[in-house]
Amino acid sequence: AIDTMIPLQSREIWNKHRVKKFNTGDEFQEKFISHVEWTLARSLYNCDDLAAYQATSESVRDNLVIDWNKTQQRQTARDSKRVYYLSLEFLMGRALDNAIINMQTDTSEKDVGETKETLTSGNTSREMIKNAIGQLGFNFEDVLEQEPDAALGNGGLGRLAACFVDSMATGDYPAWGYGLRYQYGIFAQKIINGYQVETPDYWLNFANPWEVERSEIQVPINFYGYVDRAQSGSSTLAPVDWIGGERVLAVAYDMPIPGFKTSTVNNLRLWSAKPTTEFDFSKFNSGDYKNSVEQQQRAESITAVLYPNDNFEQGKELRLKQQYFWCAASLHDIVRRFKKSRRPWSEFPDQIAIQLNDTHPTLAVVELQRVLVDLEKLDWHEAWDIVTKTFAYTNHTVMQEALEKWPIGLFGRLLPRHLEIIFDINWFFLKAVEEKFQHDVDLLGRVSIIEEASPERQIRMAFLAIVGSHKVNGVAELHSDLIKTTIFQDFVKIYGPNKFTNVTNGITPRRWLKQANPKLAQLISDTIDDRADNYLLDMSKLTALAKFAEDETFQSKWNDVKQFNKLRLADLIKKLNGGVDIIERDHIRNTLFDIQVKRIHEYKRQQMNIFGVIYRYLSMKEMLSSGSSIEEVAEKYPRKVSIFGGKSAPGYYMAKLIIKLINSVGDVINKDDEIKDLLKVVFIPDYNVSKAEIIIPASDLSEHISTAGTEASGTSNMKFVMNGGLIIGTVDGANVEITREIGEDNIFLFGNLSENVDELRFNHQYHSTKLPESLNKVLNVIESGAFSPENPSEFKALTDSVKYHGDYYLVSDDFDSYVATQELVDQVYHKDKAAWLKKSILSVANVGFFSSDRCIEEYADTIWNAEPVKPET
Ligand code: T68
Repeated sequence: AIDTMIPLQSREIWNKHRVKKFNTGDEFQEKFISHVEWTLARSLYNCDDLAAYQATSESVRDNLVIDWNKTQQRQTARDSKRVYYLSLEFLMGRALDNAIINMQTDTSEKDVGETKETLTSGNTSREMIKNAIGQLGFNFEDVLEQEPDAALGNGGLGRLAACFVDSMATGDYPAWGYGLRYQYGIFAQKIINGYQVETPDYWLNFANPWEVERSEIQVPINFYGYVDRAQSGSSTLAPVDWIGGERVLAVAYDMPIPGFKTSTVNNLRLWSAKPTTEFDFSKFNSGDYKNSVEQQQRAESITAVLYPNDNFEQGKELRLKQQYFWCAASLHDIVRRFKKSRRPWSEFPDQIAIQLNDTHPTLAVVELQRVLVDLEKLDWHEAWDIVTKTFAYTNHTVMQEALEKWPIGLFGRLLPRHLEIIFDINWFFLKAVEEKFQHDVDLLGRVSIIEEASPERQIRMAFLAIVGSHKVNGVAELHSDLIKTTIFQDFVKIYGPNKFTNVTNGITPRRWLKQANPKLAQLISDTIDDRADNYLLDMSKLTALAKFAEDETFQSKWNDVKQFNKLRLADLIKKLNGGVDIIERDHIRNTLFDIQVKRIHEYKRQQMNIFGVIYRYLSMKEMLSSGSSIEEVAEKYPRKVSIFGGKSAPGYYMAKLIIKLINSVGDVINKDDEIKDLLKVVFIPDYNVSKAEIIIPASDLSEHISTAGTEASGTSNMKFVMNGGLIIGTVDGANVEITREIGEDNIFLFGNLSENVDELRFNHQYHSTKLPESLNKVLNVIESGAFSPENPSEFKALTDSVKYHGDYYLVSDDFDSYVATQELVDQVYHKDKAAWLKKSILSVANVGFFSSDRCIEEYADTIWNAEPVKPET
C-alpha cells in the first residue's frame, strides 16, 4: 500500500469528487472552453490558433495526467524493477498529435465500426478530436502546427531516446527517462545566400503545456572545492568528505509519456538549474553585491543550451558541468526512491537498471560509487559490485573524434573526489587485468582508463563506461561486430565476448507511420482488415500486405498515397521558398523524389550526393550540346528532384561548405531553362522532427551512403522504408539488416565494404588519389567557378580533400558505382513502375523488425531483466 497523508474519513469526499476524463467530442469541447476561459483567461472573442492549441493541449493533458498519476501509484505499489534511461538528449518533436494518437485505448474488435465516436470505440481518438475542433471553428492541422518542437537533441542519438520512451510506455515497462531541460534546444537553421546561419531556438517562449514544474523537488549539486580526509585518516578507499565550492539547485520538470493503447503513462524527468538561495554574504558584506549576483546567474547557464555537435566531442568545461549536474541529480532521485523501499543495498541491482545512452552519463557510475562509499559507508568492493550490476552502456560510434575524453586537470578541479574514485576504479581494474594477463605491459597501457597523453593525461570515458557496466551494446549488427574487433578489442579479451552484445535500433511506428503518414496508415489498416490499428503494436501483421504486392488496384492506391505525400512536401517547399514553386506541380507523379536528410557530416557523404547531381547535370548538358533533343535527354535522365536537409555543427567548416555547395548548385541548375525542369535541387532549411514527418513519407528514394563502417546504425533509413520509400545505400549500419529483412531485390546497395576501408585509405596516403574520369570532371567544373563565379576557389577545401588530402571518406572509390546505381534506380522507377511499387510494398510488409517495441523488448530481456507492469483491465 502507498502512504497517504489524508485521514481515512476524508476519502469518501475525495472519491466523490474524483476527476474524470473526457470521453466524447462533446466532453472534449466542454474542457476546451473551460481551458480557454480559466487557464488562458481568454474567450470566444480572442481565441486564435495558438490559444486553440493551448486549450487543446491542456484538455488532452488533463486526460493523460489522470493515467500518469495512476501509473506512478501502480508502479510504486507493485514494487517491481525500474528502468532509468539516462540521455543528455531527447529529440521529442511535437507532443500533441502523438498524445492524441496514443489516447486510443481500445483493443477489442467488436467496437470497430461503431458510429458513435468515443475514445473507447476503436480507431477514432484522432478523428473525434479533429471533428470536435472543427466544430469549434478551427482547422485541426493548423492547430497542431502551433506547437514548437521540443528539439533537445542533435540527431539520431537524441531521437532514438525519444522513440525508446514511447516504446517503454507502450510496453508497460516501469521506466523513466532522465535528461536536461535546455532553455535552448538545437539552434534554428537559416540559409542566407546559401550559407547556414544559426539562430537561437526559443522553444519556451510560450507556456509549455507538456511539462509540470516540480518546484518541491530540488536537489543541491556541488562543484569544485576540495577533499577532506579527516574522517578517513591515511587509509585509502575509506569514506572521505568532499567539500564543494559552488552549489546550484537542480529543479525537476516532468513530461508525461503516454503509451499507445494502454493507460500506462511514464515520466520523462528533465532537470533545470537554478541558483541556491544561499546568498554569498561575505561578498555582500564586503560591498561586492554585483559579483554576488553574478555568481547566482552562473547557475542558470548550466542548462541554458544544448551542445550542437553530432558525433564530435569538444571537451568544454561547461559540458562536463552539465553532465555532472544531470547525473548527480538523477542518481540522488533514484537513490531516494530506492531508500523508501527500506531494502538492503545488495538488492539495488534487482530493483534498478540504469542504461547509459553513450558515454555522456558515465559520471553516474562514479557518483553512485561515491554515494555508496562516502555517504552510505559501504565497503568499496561491495559498492562496486552493486554499481556494475546496475549499469549498462550503449555505444553509438567507432569514430575517434566522437569518443569522449577529459583532461584530468580540468576534471579534477571541477570534481576532485570523482577523479580520485576514477583512479581507484582504474587501479583495481588494471590489477585484475595484470593478474589475468601477466607481463603484458602493453595491454595495461592500452586499456587503462587514464590515457598517458601529452600535454596531459586524459580520462577515456568509454573505457570507464565499459568497466562500470555489466553489458555493452552496439546499435546494429555490423557496428556491434566492429566495436568488438576495433576500439574495444582488448576488453573482449579481458571480459570475454558475452559482455558485448547487439541491440539493433528501432523507431516508433506510432509517430513514424500513423502520425507522419495518416493516409498510408489508413490504407494499411483497411487492407489487412485491422481497423483498430493493432498492427502498430505487432508489426509482423504487416506481412499480410505481401500478397497485394503485385495487385494492380492495390498498387494504384499505394501510388496515390505517395502522390498525396509528395504534393504535401511540394507545398512545404513552396512555403519555405517564399511562396514560389521549385518543383513542377503537373509532373510530380513522374518525378523521382530523391531525399537525403540528416546531420551534415563528411562521413555521411552529402558531398558525394551533390557531386553525383553535378555529374548528372553535366551529362545532360553534354547530350544537349552534342545535338540530342530534350526528349532524348529525358529518356536517359528522367525527371528528378534532389532534396537535401540537415544542420551542420556551427564550428564544422567542411560541413558548412557542403551546405553552401548544395545551395549554389541548386541556384545554377534550378534556373537553367535548357534542361526543362528535368532536374531540380532543393535544400530544406531547419530540418527537424516535425519537418521530417512531412519529408519522409514523400520519398521515392532516400540516400544512406556513409563510408562503410562509419554509420553505427542510422535510423532514418528505417523511417523511409516504413513509409514505402526505397533506399540507395552502402553496406553500412542497419542497412545490412534492412537488406536481410526486406530482401536484396528491394534495396539499391553499392560501394566498397567496411573490411576494405583501411586498405583503401592506406592507398590514398601513399599514392596520390587517382580520380575516376567522372569525378575528375565534376571537381574541375567546381574549381572552374561554375557554381561560384564571384569566388572560384570557394569550394577548394572540398575538392582538395578528395584530390590531395587522402580522400578519407573514400568518395573517389565509391563514386562510379554510386553513379551507376543511380542510373539503375532511374530505369526501374521510370521504365517499370509496377516493379517499383512491388518493391515498395514488400519493403513495408517486412519492416516490422525495426519497430522500437522489438528493440525495447530485447533490452528488457537481455540487459535490464525487467518486466512490464500491466494496468488492471
Ligand atoms: C548516432 N549518433 C549515430 N550522436 O551516428 C547513428 N554524438 O548511426 C545511430 O543510428 C544513432 O546515433 C542512434 O544509435 C549520434 O546521433 C550524437 O548526436 C552525438 C551527440 C553528442 C556527442 C556525440
